[in-house]
Amino acid sequence: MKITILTLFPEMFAPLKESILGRAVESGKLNISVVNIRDYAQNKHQKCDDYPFGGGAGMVMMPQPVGSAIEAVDPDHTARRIYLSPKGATFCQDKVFELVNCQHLVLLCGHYEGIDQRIIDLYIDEEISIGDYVLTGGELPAMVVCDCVARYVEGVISQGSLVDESFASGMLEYPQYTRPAVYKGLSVPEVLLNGDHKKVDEWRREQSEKLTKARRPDLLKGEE
Ligand code: 4GY
Repeated sequence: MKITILTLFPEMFAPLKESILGRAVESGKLNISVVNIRDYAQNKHQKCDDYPFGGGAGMVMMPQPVGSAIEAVDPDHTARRIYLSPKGATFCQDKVFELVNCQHLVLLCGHYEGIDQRIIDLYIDEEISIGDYVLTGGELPAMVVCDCVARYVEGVISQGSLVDESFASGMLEYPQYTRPAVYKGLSVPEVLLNGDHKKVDEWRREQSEKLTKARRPDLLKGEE
């Protein structure tokens, strides 16, 4: 799977080189290409923002550099082109499962007051929001999408880790414990120490159900 990120701030994507994602890229399972929109600006000083028509505070990202960058990285429009913005549909696990089937994702990151609307109208397939709050740019949301999708790329995470986890099964995950069996006077639940896997599975399902009922009853009702 290939993910191309278009941004004015490529250095913000250093975290993608760490941990599980870093290893996925290193091993070639995942190809992440971070492209600087500024490299496609055709004006003398490689300017990428300008004042908004109609007035108002802040700057708007100019269409030419962004349009040229999109055409350069996806000339035949074979990729799914996504703009990260609070106006989009809220990101969710079902969307992750949909996107992981794409060969190529292009994630466009806005900054300042946003990108000239004609770029969204001409080039973008879909707007995605990661939640109802306003960030300084689309870079963190792009990393969120990258991280979620990468976990389902073949071989990035062990199959076992994926099967019984939270949102895949529609419930919150049971609590986890590791050694020591007693920490600051608190014991690990007895059932986890006895080696009875059937009992362990039962306990975990029970815990998941209790936690979901208490904190996210909407998940059990099959809402959203
Ligand atoms: N929330 N989900 C979000 C965001 C910031 C101005 C456009 C969000 O996805 N993006 O808050 N983005 C704005 C900043 C340009 C993106």
